[in-house]
Amino acid sequence: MNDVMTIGDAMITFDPTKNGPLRHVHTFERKAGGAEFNVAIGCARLGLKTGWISRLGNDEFGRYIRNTARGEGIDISAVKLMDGYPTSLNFKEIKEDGSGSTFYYRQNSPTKTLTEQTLDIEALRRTKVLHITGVFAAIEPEKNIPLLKRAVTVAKDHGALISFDPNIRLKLWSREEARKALTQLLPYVDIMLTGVEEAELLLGVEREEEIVAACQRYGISTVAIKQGSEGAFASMDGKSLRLAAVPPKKVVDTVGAGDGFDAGFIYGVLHGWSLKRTLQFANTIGSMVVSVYGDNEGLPELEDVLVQLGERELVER
Ligand code: KDG
Repeated sequence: MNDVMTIGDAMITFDPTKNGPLRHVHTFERKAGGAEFNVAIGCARLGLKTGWISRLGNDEFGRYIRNTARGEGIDISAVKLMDGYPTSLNFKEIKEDGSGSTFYYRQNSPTKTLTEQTLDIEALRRTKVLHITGVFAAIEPEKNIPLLKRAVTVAKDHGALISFDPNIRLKLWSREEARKALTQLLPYVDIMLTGVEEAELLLGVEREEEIVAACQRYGISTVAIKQGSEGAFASMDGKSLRLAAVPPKKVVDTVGAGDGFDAGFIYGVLHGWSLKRTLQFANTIGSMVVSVYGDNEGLPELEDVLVQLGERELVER
């Protein structure tokens, strides 16, 4: 039995070795990223038993990503290397304030070979949480929305909670396409992990209480609204709470912070923590991620978060 399972594309991420427009960047560091892949790494580093369903190219980059996932202790029994579909790529541009732009080369993503018929059903029957996002949905909505509906149905029938991050990437689809597709998934969701703009796009409201009420109309009982440096707001079992962000040591690369938050929030829910503890833990992870270059390099292990929270002493020498 896994604690968390997720489904999605992963990419080789080329991180620039200097900030600013990519036309002036000559060298990159070869890393890996992908929203669902990052959440899987985040959960695994916290000590959760984590599985990932994916398809990668049967190429060197696919092997690198598979080996990275394996090295993080992620269950990769539902990850397959496919011929004829090169592993997806993403060139990142990073600005002085740490915010980033992505330049994708993923039109022929290997996950296009993952169909409802070839979905690894067995893996979905053995998880406490299934985490899905709008990135995978956006790769091929006509195929992936029915696939995700099938995945969440199987997981829910076997007792799993469904967590959902809309992760709307406007480089992959239009606002209207995203709204039409992703609202179909909302009736299955138990834990909504969203940004304000994404919630507004999906639900048509922007105030926190309105977002929570709109989610509840879909039957979503737990909602976290991520607001970056402004902190986060969450509502669970009728209780609501806002917490300020944990100030990061420095901000070098904000990509992946939301995925870190998601991993932390899922961890709190799985451990039956209070809303306050869960939100504080998730916020802390988000702030740790932005201090490190890379989409997932800053994701901490449990011990690191406890040190950051002042609950463990850091012994350096
Ligand atoms: O959430 C961060 C991810 O979005 C990043 O690692 C890769 O852009 C990416 C994607 O589409 O998953």
